[in-house]
Amino acid sequence: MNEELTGIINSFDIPGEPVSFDAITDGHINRTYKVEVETENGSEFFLVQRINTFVFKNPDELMENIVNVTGFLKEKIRKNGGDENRETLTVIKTKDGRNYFKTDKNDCWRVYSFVRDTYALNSIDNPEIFYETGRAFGIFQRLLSDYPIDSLFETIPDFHNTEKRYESLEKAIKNNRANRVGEVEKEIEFIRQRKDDARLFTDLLRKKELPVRVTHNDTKLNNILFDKKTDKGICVIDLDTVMPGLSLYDFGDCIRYGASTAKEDEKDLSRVSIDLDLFEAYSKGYLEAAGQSLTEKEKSLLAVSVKIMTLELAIRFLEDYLNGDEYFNINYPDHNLARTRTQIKLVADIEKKLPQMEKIINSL
Ligand code: GN1
Ligand code: MG
Repeated sequence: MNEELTGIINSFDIPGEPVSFDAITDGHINRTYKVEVETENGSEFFLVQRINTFVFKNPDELMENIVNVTGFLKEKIRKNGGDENRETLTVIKTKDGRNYFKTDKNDCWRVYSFVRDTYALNSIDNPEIFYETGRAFGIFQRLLSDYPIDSLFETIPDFHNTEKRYESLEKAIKNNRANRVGEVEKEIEFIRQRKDDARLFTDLLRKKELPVRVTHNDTKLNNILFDKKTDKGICVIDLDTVMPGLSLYDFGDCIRYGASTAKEDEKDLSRVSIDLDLFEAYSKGYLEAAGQSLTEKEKSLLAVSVKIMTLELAIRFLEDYLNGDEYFNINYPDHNLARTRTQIKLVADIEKKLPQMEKIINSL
């Protein structure tokens, strides 16, 4: 058992000794381990995570958000007769009552209880499970609809400001820090042709035509836990980016990742497209759970939000590639380029399918 990790776990209010740990490598940002702790009542499991402070500059604010949001959710879940220990995350405090632990090297670590008898997915094999995903994120949004939005810290300012993302890509092109611009002229050209798309949401926000809500902002498929027995999506995790945002960010981003026929970093682009059955299943689940609270304007933009969010990710991956891979975890040197190309292929496919996607939304 890793000594450093044992020391970290022992500084949390956990009644027992850590006996084993497994790295969980799904996320692109934080470092995560599942830890088994031997207690008087047998084995208990915890999730131990190093917060990426290059990405999240203010861990105090970040953790305060999470403690408050999960506290708010727990109260609602209790009132609705649910299980507050399964349907949202539980933050374990340190022995001295803090929300996270800071090592002498200034690394910041936090601990959650592990939600037993659940599983997470990195890809979808049947529409039913994606319907469940839509429902789970829809319910999440609904439960937080009366959360005091002004009390939330913005953990990453302008996180889904696609217009600013576009501008900072242009800066990265100009600076060419990793000397990679020459390799990606086609990709840059593709994105530049869609400059106006990057300001669709910011323009509407300036005109106050879209409501700002409490949103998750990172609705990747693997941020839902499914119940092993019922296969229902029961717990939304990865709450680092719960912030004021648009419902369209959450909708579009989840389809981008989950309804793609290929992985986010698939190199064989012929395999990359949007699966309309999955699109329909998710939309159905999401609209059943949250549809009533959406404005007509929001509904009318659901289909196009998939394109905008996919374009945004293409911009973000490409920017990181040009900056020398300092933001997203990578597994090989041109990983961010592979991700960029996949997103671009997906944008092109979505553009072709937009009329069909609109039709599906209208039929629901
Ligand atoms: C990151 O941490 P993870 O893997 O759930 C990123 C998301 C991206 C996603 C792309 C804080 O999410 O915005 O959509 O990678 N999270 C942050 O896979 O930047
Ligand atoms: Mg995640």
